[in-house]
Amino acid sequence: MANLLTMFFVMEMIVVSGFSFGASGLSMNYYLLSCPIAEPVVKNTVNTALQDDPTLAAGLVRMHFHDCFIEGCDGSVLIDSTKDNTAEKDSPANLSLRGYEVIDDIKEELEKQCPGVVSCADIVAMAARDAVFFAGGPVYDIPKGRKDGTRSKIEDTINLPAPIFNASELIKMFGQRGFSTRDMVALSGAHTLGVARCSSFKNRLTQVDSEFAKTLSKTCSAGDTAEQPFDSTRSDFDNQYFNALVSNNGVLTSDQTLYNSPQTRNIVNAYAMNQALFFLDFQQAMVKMSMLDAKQGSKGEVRKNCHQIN
Ligand code: HEM
Ligand SMILES: *[C@@H]1O[C@H](CO)[C@@H](O)[C@H](O)[C@H]1NC(C)=O
Ligand SMILES: CC(=O)N[C@H]1CO[C@H](CO)[C@@H](O)[C@@H]1O
Repeated sequence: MANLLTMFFVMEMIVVSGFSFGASGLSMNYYLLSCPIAEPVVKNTVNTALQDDPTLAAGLVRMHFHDCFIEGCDGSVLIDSTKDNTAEKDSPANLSLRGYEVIDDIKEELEKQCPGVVSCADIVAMAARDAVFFAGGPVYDIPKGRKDGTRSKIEDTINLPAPIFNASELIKMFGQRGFSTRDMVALSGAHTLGVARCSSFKNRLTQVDSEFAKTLSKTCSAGDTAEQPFDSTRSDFDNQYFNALVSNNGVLTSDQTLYNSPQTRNIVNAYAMNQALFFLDFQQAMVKMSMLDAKQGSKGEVRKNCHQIN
């Protein structure tokens, strides 16, 4: 009931303010007049890329997360290192980030159609949204109008959660950015897509008592970069990830802790039993994440090339 009321209130707010998001300055129809082709270009390019390689959905969703958690959603994750600056990209925490070429394709097309209008940060946010949809997840819209940032430093990646975090540490880190415990668990559900490398979970192999530890050990026998899917359906956006946690088959410490900890177990159980509930909470949390410290106006720029500041 409370949720329903909140929803009505939010909808009311959107209508009254002409689809703008409070003080954030972002809006749903930001490119309606300046670049109406922006949304279809993103959608078509993501669709084509995923038809070639369905595993790229995971890459695009993770890229948006890393972008937003470091310095806000400002495209900083895309910037290349230069001789004077080591960028976020070259942090070990960026291990195996993928999908840069999809963003480049979109940007190239949009620079032809409407030069200097669509920010790289918005492209990453829209691409993640469309990747979720094409992988079978919920359809939702996000506000646009983010500007690109001009800072990308390797040392800022310390602001990403670590795979060895326990539930308390995850709740704390996400809480510092305004996310509830429930938001955090829903967002972790993005691990319904993709894989982790052995180097991200080899700390768990010492738990030899668990049957699943043997599976992980087997994966790791192929080396540090060997891949373990988070759930049984790595390219489908569904609630199998939560079922895996309930079965004690969480890949990262930060995954399994969500079921093991009394602070989050009920939420995991609810999502494992009710995919629609997970989808609803996930899309709300993604909209929230997509607005993290969004820069507007003169606080940022629209990069011509997503790899470097103008
Ligand atoms: C809760 C804290 C989180 C931690 C500790 C964490 C950590 C990780 C790690 C270590 C990997 C594997 C990297 C590798 O070994 O190659 C990974 C993969 C991934 N993460 Fe997270 N993550 C978290 C939350 C999120 C969120 C909020 C999202 C998006 C909304 C996300 C999306 C993904 C995706 C889609 C993959 C698979 C990437 C691929 O297959 O290419 N993660 N994450
Ligand atoms: C979680 O990790 C923190 C930091 O390492 C530690 O202080 C805390 O006791 C841990 N909590 C639990 C429940 O294990
Ligand atoms: C895609 C990308 O740029 N990945 C980089 C992540 O960081 C490592 C260093 O830890 C680089 O070698 C990768 O190129």
